Amino acid sequence: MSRTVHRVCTLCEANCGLSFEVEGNRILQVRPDEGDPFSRGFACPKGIAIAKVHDDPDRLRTPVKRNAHGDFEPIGWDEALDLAASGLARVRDAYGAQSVATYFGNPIIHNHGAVILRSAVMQAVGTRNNYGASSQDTSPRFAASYYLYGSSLVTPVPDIDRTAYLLCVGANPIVSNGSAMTAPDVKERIRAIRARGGRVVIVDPRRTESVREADEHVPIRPGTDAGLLLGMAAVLVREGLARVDHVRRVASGWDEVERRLRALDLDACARATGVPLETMHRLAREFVAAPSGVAYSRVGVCNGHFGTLATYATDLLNVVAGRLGEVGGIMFPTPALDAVRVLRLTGGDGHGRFRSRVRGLPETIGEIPSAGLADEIETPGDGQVRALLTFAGNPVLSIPNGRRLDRALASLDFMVSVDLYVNETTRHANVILPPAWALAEEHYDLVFPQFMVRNVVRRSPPVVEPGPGEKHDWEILLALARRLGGGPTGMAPVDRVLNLAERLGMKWTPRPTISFMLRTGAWGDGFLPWKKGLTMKDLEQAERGIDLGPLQPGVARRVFHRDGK
Ligand SMILES: Nc1nc2c(c(=O)[nH]1)N[C@H]1C(S)=C(S)[C@@H](COP(=O)(O)OP(=O)(O)OC[C@H]3O[C@@H](n4cnc5c(=O)[nH]c(N)nc54)[C@H](O)[C@@H]3O)O[C@H]1N2
Ligand SMILES: Nc1nc2c(c(=O)[nH]1)N[C@H]1C(S)=C(S)[C@@H](COP(=O)(O)OP(=O)(O)OC[C@H]3O[C@@H](n4cnc5c(=O)[nH]c(N)nc54)[C@H](O)[C@@H]3O)O[C@H]1N2
Ligand code: SF4
Ligand SMILES: [Mo]
Repeated sequence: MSRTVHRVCTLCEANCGLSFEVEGNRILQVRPDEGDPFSRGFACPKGIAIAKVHDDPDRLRTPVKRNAHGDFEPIGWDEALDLAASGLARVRDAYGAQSVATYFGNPIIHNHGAVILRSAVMQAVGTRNNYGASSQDTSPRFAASYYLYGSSLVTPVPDIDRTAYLLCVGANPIVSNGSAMTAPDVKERIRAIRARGGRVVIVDPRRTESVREADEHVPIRPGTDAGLLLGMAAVLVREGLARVDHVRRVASGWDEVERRLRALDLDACARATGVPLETMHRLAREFVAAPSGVAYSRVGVCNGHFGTLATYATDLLNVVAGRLGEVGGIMFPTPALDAVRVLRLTGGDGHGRFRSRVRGLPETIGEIPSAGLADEIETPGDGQVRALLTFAGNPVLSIPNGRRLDRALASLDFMVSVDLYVNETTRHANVILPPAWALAEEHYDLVFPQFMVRNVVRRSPPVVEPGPGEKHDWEILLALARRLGGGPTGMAPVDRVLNLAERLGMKWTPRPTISFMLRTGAWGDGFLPWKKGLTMKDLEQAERGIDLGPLQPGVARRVFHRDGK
């Protein structure tokens, strides 16, 4: 007898609902979930193929260690965890904590247990040499948010379902399915803007697939978007079109910004960007005249020169046009599970607090840009990286100087990888610890509610059983943290209590943390018996999650500066 399981796809940011037909531990079929209120029956071919990972014979089912011939041989879990932790600890004891680096790759953001435990591992190692995929796609967004909103992790998202004007800069959502904008079936959502009489403008050096769905394509010279966006804001100021009331309500420092926008050389902006002055003027006027409008920029802007400035300029244009926190503008979600609140506790939302040893690159959300990792491994001196822990990442392929990193990894004293596969990166590991495949664990959307274009809270049940002896990612990370002298929170006093509790037979799992977040969050019951609000029971009973409605106007909840602006 087969059964149907509804579960969120965790392969990209769109978070589509999938429908699994399962018999025993076999996945018979995967389909888009027609009944999912958020994705409305959309899924892409990648999501449909998710079951292939379950059956893939190449997926690691047991830990492996690299032998003297360079081949991987299977070993048991206890041996593997001991070997992994003692190898890292040996390097740390000999050369200090900074000699051990970590790299947490992109898939961690779909993994609630690992998101909660990441800082615990970093704290247990004691290192600042932490790397991740965000310098490949998002650090300028984080840095801009840090200055604008007081937290690197706070990002306003386009209210795409209600906007009358989408200015999309350096993103290709038709192909990527959206980034920092969780909007399943984004193609239909973009088409709907035009169907209701709105306008879609794409700024991209290339004539992309998204351009085909737009009213206008504005080609731009790569790396110059700040010139266009600041230029548009300057046009609004000079033509008296700036929404100064709105600006003063949501922001401080306007006089200084206004002065600088007035001083901006628009001819120089046009020359640098290749966007004619008339186009810049027309776009600015159109943008502010539309009944609602939103400027949205992503990876193509973040990864160019002046990425932080251009990302700041995107939000500035929204503010100057009166669009921040307004319906159809750039809005803050109200997550039922608010990862920002938790990550703030462990310092996960800062920027520029320290710099990398060799190149002096600034930290963002506790991560040093990954392009600097090879330098840290190759350059002798105090704090030289000699051991590495990677989790769900493949920096040898994903970072700009990957070949050099490939050589550098071969020179490490010790390396551990937590990954499902042997890949270009993990092949260098002394030990690979493979988690049970994600479909074998329950799932909570923890990161993406910060980016959703509607407020939705979801818990997905496991689709299959883990294989015999398999461990979840969080169990592996917790075991490593414990062996390296830490605990599940990364906060020493709390961890001491939790470690003691474990010795008395109480097992830590991510679930109570999720439950606590839900109940103390914006939609929770706050543990007050008389207050109506969400609890885990509600979440469990809602097969396809709970739709909490469209984004709510205002900025108060998501701005962490002392003056609330
Ligand atoms: N199928 C599939 N989907 C994915 C992924 C995947 O691997 N496969 N990866 C996911 C991930 S991790 C992410 S972060 C998202 C990224 O999703 P998006 O942010 O939408 O990014 P890209 O699709 O890389 O599109 C970036 C666009 O920026 C343009 N561009 C390049 N330089 C500049 C510039 O200087 N200025 C401007 N204005 N434009 C520029 C490029 O031509 C390109 O069209 O995609 C996600 N979706
Ligand atoms: N040339 C070029 N380079 C790029 C980009 C580009 O467009 N062009 N895009 C950039 C972007 S946007 C990003 S985000 C980065 C991504 O770069 P990375 O994060 O370094 O690499 P991924 O390929 O996402 O790494 C996926 C690894 O995670 C493993 N994995 C998958 N699921 C799980 C899981 O549940 N648990 C564990 N433990 N492991 C898992 C997979 O087996 C795989 O080995 O690449 C960047 N690099
Ligand atoms: S668009 Fe993303 S979330 Fe949706 S099915 Fe495809 S991979 Fe999964
Ligand atoms: Mo990414």
